Amino acid sequence: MQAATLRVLVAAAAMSLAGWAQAAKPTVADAEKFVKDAEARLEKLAIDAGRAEWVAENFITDDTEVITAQAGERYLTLSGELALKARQFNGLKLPEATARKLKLLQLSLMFSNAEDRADYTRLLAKLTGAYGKGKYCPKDGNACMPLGELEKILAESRDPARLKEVWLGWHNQAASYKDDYVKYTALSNKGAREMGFADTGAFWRSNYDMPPAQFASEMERIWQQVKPLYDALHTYTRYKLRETYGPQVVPASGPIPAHLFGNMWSQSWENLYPLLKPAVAQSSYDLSKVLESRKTSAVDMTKYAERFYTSLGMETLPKSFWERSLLTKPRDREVVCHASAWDIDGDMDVRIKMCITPTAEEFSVIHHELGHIYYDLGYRKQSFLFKNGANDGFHEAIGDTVALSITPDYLQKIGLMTETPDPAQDIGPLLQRALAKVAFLPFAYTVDSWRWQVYGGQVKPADYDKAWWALREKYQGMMRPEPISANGFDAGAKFHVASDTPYARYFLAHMLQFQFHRALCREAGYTGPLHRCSIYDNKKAGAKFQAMLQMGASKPWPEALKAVTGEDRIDGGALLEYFAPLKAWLDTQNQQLAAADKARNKS
Ligand code: X8Z
Ligand code: ZN
Repeated sequence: MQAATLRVLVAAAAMSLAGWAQAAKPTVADAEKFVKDAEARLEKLAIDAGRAEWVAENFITDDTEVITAQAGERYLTLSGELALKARQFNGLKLPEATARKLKLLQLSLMFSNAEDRADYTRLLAKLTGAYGKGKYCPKDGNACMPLGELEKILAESRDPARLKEVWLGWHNQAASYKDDYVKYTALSNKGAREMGFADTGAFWRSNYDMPPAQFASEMERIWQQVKPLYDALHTYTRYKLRETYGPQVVPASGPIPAHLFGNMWSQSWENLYPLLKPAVAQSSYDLSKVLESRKTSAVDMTKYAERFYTSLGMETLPKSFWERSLLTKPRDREVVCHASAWDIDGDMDVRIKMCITPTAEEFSVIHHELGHIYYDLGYRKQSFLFKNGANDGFHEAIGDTVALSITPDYLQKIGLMTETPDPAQDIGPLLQRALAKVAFLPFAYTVDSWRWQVYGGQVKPADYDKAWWALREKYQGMMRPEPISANGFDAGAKFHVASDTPYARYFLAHMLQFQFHRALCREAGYTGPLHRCSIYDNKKAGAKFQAMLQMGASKPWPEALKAVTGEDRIDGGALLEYFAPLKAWLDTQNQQLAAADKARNKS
């Protein structure tokens, strides 16, 4: 019934456009004028919406939620209207840039019903706020804990009961906004279908300069390529977790309980490093300890990152960045603490919002965030529709590429490491990096595999958790610490689900950053193993990178990739090359651990 109504609406819109086309066939000049006007109007509303959103996420209140929803609605009204109008130029032979802009304009949701549109933006603002305010309130009456505190316990505690309590506490709170999410996704699908997409998942998969089905198979191809490395890491981690927690907690085979990986979503296992580090590792070096003991401030953390970018020849951050960014968690109000980078005016008003703590993990995250900022600054001379990443995976990959250059040698150079790194002992740092990067891959794949099923209608709300855990078991080899609860919403305990931010971008970014790293190291004349390369202070590599940043979204992404790497597809080869020494080491360890296990079982 609903779908039929929608088909009628879309057909009606197409007919009126066809009628218009008959009346006066649009010309190239019409198209160019249309695009120019569209960009000017969209830019203005985008700036308004950005400011409203900034305030809403920095001060979560009922009023700021309404204000941001309204600004979002105004933007969506215009972008939907322009997306439909842009269709009149389809098929017209146009200059490349104009044709590309018209294509980008059509990547929008479209609501012919104003009430639906208002509900859609209202629910999105509400969901983002609900996640930001989320807390676990223990039944014993102890103080409620925000996510940051829960994450710290997961990172540091080795008490499985405490880990489980905290894990469940956070996951269970997400059920409170499940109903809103269900309503929201239904509306989103409605908007996607009105624009001619099969559903919102298909709309998301249409953002990569290739047909949506091809994008899905590319993701699967890459996952299969990197899976053997993940499997080796998972096997090794199981042995070590069994040594720590015992066979009652960690089974010898099958999925491992998800609360034991040192992270709320088990997406990074970096915090397990002390349990997993090679026995031979002579170094007890710990960047978190150094940062904490020196009481490194949030501003200092950010300055370290800025210095990396300026060492590549990039500009210093504008004064307003330091004045307007939020770098520490305020004590007196609710904010969305999930780290983010903001390009407020398409020019120099760039900011980050992050509740920085002095840990090694956050040291990487701050480099990640500044990657977004330097991309924003790099493409600021482009016109509005091209002020974006070549695709969203590129945006996520810039800062991570830079952070791959945070090597022991680099840390020593900037005075954050006092020992002299021993290259014969570098399996330790490489394992540490794999715990962040390789462990992440199946999680990243899971998040949008789940959402594609939700948006595609294959998974109904009653089965959200069933489907979520089927995927987490299949890809990550993990299970829920307790059976799923009726009407639970574990996926909603992840920021990007609650705030409806697509996630495939991070999967792509984890391939791209190794491709960029390899290419930039070559550009710098480096010929050794990839994991020891740092492009710090190399202006030649920096210039190559910056040239790509400046392109923004003006060209299809394979061209941007080619400009830096010479490759034209996203691929796991560079990641595998980077971790090759670790893969060999893991295989040996796993063989030895299996043999020891066997011997123990016999005796
Ligand atoms: O959300 C982020 C960034 C902001 S774009 C901090 N990341 C993903 C996550 O935290 O889940 C970075 C890696 C994955
Ligand atoms: Zn990011």
